[in-house]
Amino acid sequence: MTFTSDSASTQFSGAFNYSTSDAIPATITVFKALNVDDQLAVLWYAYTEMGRSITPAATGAARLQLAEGLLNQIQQMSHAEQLEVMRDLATQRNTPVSRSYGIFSVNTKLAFWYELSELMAKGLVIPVPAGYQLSRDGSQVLETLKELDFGQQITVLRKVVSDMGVDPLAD
Ligand code: 45D
Repeated sequence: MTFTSDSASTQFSGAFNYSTSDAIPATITVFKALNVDDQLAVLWYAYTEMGRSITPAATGAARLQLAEGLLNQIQQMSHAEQLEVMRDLATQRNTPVSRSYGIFSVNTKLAFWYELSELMAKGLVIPVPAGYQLSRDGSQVLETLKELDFGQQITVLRKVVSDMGVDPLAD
């Protein structure tokens, strides 16, 4: 199944109907309460589950172009630095990378994380350790996320990644 930007935004309006889906705000709340490592791990597992429904065409070459400089920078870092950068984004630590990320649009932020996952799958970015154990809350968020439909999953992910990084224009 493939999704264009248009069909995805049609799905967003459906997903915003919270009365039929309290799972969305609940999932976001529990996700944000996770420790940073579990947040990163849940995102990674979500990607491995959703990978088939996200197409590079849907994420848009233009959006990735905006993120390309940052993605290139991260590829040149050591594994330890790559992990640190991702933890900094998730914890909103104020760093040059977090500020570069902060000016992306929400879709570019999603495309950035998607591309990071692709780089992980290619072995160019540090992998999640094979034996990594999610906390109980982490597993619960992941299970809930898996049960949502694609549009609802995107709604959760948009909220989560849009809050990451640091907006350099906010004070
Ligand atoms: O533009 O040692 C649409 C820890 C169309 C543990 C779309 C770890 C419009 C300790 C389809 C809507 C686990 C922390 C876009 C190590 C449009 C430890 C959608 C490592 C863009 C090493 C796009 C953890 C979508 C690591 C849906 C390395 C994009 C974790 C979805 C890394 C993207 C996690 C997703 C990463 C990306 C997760 C879900 C990179 C997830 C990325």
